[in-house]
Amino acid sequence: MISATELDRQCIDTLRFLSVDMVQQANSGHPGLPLGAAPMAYVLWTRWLKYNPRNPQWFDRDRFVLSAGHGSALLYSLLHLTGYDLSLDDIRAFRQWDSKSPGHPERGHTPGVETTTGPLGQGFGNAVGMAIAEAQLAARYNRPGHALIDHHTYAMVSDGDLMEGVAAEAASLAGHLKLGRLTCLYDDNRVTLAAGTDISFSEDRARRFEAYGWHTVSVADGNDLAAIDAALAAARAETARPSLILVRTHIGYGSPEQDSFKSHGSPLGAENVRKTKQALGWPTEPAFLIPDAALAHFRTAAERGAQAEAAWNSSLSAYASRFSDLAAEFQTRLRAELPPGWDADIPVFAADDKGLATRDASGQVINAIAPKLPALTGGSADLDPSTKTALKGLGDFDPPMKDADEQGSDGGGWSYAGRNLHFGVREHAMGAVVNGLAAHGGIIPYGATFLIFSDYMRPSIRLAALMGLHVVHVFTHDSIAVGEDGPTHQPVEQLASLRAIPNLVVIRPGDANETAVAWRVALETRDRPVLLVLTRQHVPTLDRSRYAAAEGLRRGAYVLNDAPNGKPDLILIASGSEVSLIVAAAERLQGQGIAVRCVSMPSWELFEALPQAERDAVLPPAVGTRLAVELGVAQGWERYTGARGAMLGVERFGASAPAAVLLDKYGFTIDAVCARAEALLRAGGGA
Ligand SMILES: Cc1ncc(C[n+]2csc(CCOP(=O)(O)OP(=O)(O)O)c2C)c(N)n1
Repeated sequence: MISATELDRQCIDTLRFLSVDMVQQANSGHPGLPLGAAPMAYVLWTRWLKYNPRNPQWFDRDRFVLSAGHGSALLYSLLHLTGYDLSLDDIRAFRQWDSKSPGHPERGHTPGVETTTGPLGQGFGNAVGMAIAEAQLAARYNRPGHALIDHHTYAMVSDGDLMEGVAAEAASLAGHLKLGRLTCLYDDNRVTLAAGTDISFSEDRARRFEAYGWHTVSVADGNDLAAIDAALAAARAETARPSLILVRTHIGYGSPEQDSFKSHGSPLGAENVRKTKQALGWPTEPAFLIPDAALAHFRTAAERGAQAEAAWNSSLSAYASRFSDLAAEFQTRLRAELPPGWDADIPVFAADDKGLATRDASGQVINAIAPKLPALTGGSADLDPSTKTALKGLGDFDPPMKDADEQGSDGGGWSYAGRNLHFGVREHAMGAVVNGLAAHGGIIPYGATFLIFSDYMRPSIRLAALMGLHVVHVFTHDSIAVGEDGPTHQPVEQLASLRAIPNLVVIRPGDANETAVAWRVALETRDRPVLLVLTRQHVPTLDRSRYAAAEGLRRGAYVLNDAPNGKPDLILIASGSEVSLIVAAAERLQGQGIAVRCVSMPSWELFEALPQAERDAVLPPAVGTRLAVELGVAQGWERYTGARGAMLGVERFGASAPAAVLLDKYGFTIDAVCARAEALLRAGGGA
């Protein structure tokens, strides 16, 4: 028998040297963080964290986020040792092709990895989202004596995480929201990739977080297990503020490069691996050594986890027999299903030449859906009046103890049950938080801002696409037709740049009814993020008795109206607000005897998913005279306009002027579209 202290030390060194050996074998990776942070990870994972390695999806598990994703070897060591489906062979294949242990943690790739991290600060924001999800679900479903939702969110964060702006925004929001079930363990090693933090990061981190409204605890020695344990206990006891535990550690602990940036991101090298093992009293051979006692101790997690899950399952049964409707609703959310009838109240918009802005149509649609879809929750970055994304009367997410300041309220009361999230002017955090909400499960989150500010969210949108998270973003004010606010607020290249992100669906609906279908697609699409790109200005609501049904949006592009014999000489293609423009231009051209087909193309990605034959039916290869019209850069449109076609786009920044003036100056008029089309036909493109 070894003593408890000896066992602790052995377990911690097992974590350390599994990580070091992984990095050494791969000849690539980051040994410094695991060497320094193994003790806090050990205390958290063996004494506090609630999880079941045999069922990584168990809903009431605590969420653990390694925001400093470069420390992935530490996470994989924890997952292997505690009994997740990550074998020693997987561990040995660290960072290799097709392995389950990629360079940085990837959600959906490795059992037990809750979110993809690596871009520093994002994981911090995800953790805030997870804590919001927990608080909202608990407020909706928990009943006295029935704490159905009862878990915590833990993140391990590094200097880099805390330096990133996205984490500052998320921390500010979490402090405001008093997310008492969020605890961040800060690996305070004062060293980054290229230097010590003294050259770039000198504020008092504890006081900074206290100013945000966080509870902070400092641990002076990162090897002091009792102090770490006490800090975690204090964090658990503090229920009205999120906690930051500042743990003073040493990067590369025990190695010849301890406290040097050189141990951050390079293998130690065979010689220094040996010296480090010797310094910490670890056998130099074999590599990947896991002492039986250490493994047995870690593996007790499986038994604890199974018991915790079994207890939860029986409390769920008890809950279901008392509150059957709520339980059924909850189960639907767990299965990520849409409840029956969720879309029954989606309006059909009557034909109308004046029409309405697609942002307004969107507002009506989500307000018709939200009462029947409790999983739908979201908000904007201080732009509700503009993005029209408030869920009226469905409550504002805020700490229950908040003073009743009604300004900005969407109605329905301030509480954690509120469905409207007020992100404040924090687009970065909004992007990371909605990813955390989606990754948590049980929530279909949306965020909203102006399309131009999607630039502030690009890193999170990219990660949502990489993870295949079901998040929805509503981006309004989608072109130079924003008008007077001028070029700083007028997106030009954003559509092209967002379309460049793989596994992301971008939809720019052409009128109110397309907007309704776009929301259906956004909510039915479970495995990818969907962006809805909407207008500020009115657009006509097309008469669907004259034009094809808006359901065509599901195919990404569809023929709105065709040449009389189905044999066009010219195809006009547009998205969003330009659809009504090409429809009007086509009418005039048809009056001149030109055979025109009008194609509404709200989504490239949905269109690309069609079989070639179906795409050819919309854009027949034989008809090469094609004109695409969109208020954005032409980049990429050549794939649909082809060698003989053309694009009417915007190849420079916008300008401050009334929208109608801008559209005229930039050539987005019926005259200009017709002239361009006629020129194309004259140039011999015509059939
Ligand atoms: C957004 C972002 N910028 C830069 C990097 C590259 N990078 C990886 S780790 C790191 C800093 C490492 O310092 P710290 O966060 O303190 O981790 P430690 O050195 O303690 O392991 C940097 C700059 C990154 N991963 N993400």
